[in-house]
Amino acid sequence: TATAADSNCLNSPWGEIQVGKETLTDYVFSDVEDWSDAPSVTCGASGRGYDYGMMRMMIDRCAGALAGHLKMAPGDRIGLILPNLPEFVVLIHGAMKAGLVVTFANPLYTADEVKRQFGDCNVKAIATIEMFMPVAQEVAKSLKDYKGTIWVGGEDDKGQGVYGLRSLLMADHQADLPTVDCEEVCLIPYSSGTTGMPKGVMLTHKNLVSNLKQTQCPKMMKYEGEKGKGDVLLTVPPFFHIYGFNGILNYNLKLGYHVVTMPRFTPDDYIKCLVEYQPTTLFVVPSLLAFLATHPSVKKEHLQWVETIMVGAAPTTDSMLEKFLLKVEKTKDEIKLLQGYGMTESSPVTLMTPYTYPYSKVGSVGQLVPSTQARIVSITTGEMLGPHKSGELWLRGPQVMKGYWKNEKATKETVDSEGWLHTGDVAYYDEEFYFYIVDRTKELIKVKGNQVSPTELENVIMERPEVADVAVVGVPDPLAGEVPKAFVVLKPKQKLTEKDIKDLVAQKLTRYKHLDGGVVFLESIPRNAAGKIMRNELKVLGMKK
Ligand code: AYL
Repeated sequence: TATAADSNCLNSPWGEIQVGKETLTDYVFSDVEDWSDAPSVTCGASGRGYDYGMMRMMIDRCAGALAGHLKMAPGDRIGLILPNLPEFVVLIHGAMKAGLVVTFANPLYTADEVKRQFGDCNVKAIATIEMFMPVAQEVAKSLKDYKGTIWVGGEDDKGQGVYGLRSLLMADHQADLPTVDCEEVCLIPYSSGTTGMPKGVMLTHKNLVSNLKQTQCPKMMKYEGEKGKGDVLLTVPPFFHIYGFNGILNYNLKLGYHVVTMPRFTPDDYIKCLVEYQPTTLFVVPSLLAFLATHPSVKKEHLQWVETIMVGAAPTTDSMLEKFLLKVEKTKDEIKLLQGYGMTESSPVTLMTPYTYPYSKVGSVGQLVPSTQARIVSITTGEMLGPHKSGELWLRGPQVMKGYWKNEKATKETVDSEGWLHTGDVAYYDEEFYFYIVDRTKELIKVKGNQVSPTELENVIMERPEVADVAVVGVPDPLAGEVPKAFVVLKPKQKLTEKDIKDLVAQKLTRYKHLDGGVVFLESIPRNAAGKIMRNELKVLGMKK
């Protein structure tokens, strides 16, 4: 690894991957012949699942139905409002096979939140389940050139433009599917990036396939010869987030693992799944690791089959890792606790702990994955910094997004002309090129791994005529990591209570965006000369009050 640093930037100590020309779906399912009878995805709540051969057939048929029956054209956007279900895989890969571009929303979003996202990227079809049909139909009414709603688990209702997924697949609609180029965009997840409202992140087949190859680098991850060896993954992070979709679902499907998932997390159901499916691998977010480590109902016997745990998407603490090892009464050699770091804008993984990382590095988010370069840039001078010096983390590689959807300004601010992604995270690295994330300069708030854009909450609060100014920041929370807190300035002689503000946000936005950090009324919001909110001052204030 002595060559990992040159004068200009750091290179991955793990070398390069061969960036291929495959589409995502073809790549993920390219080895299916070897295990077509093995289970692919199972719903842990209902037990419903499909083997790999069946899954691939359903994907092909779904592509035929979308192109041939709903008349979706290559490049058209389809919106998913789906929890983690086996059919999620059928729809997302079916759509990609038909050359469509997928965007997904949290099913617990309000209709306002979904309308904004699906309207922004002109969605022409929505797929959902019965529980979210009312939201889907309300959103559909606001969309132009709408082709229809696909109802997973439901029947056709042609008068309403509703198609049951099952009947679509049974009909075996034929269509000439397009030849899809790997440079084409296939997924538009939403991320607020470093500032402002959530924006569409344009990811191409090549971005997503590259990231699978990077994170499955045989040397780094010791995966050689282990594919399809009957491993079972139990996972709850949502597939409608880039971590769940590419980092977990596609990652494990490519390996031929049995993916067991749940549409909704409850401690009892999760423990039931541990016992029933005996998972060898868990992919979690820090709050789920905390649950496993500290919840009294989770016993070490429940975790006896687990060999590997991947923790991603938000910071986790050394002490939580220690607590977990104490709970399972295992050593670091008997159970691998891997960590990853990334962003929606980078498909998502850029840093990962290698399989054999030494215990002294616990707390690190790992090393650069292959074909990825980094710089640590001083926040004050813009200089490139050496080991043990904290600065903004910049990253470059084939997994970095094409840009933000219809937002050139934000794209230019985030990915510079040399291709460096400015992450808005503060990090340093040590002599062995292990990275440590220490802070965030961007506005983003992370609640249980979910993104919360302060701008989105501020816009909602500003809608009240009594409000003169507002700023929202994240404050630390032992369970959620961070929670949003609002600082509000009222116009003269106006009265609003903390409850008024909280209720307003609760009406408009989904649960995890609510103001669990509380509301503080101020005389003025601290702003710099350019009028930018000085969020760090508010964070300090937020911790005191
Ligand atoms: P987004 N430690 C600290 N902060 C993190 C970490 C981590 N391990 N991972 C992500 N973040 C923060 O787009 C950081 O501020 O990404 C980063 O800029 O929802 C932001 O979250 C990005 O938020 C995996 C699995 C990475 C998942 C991910 C995260 C994808 C979500 C690597 O192996």
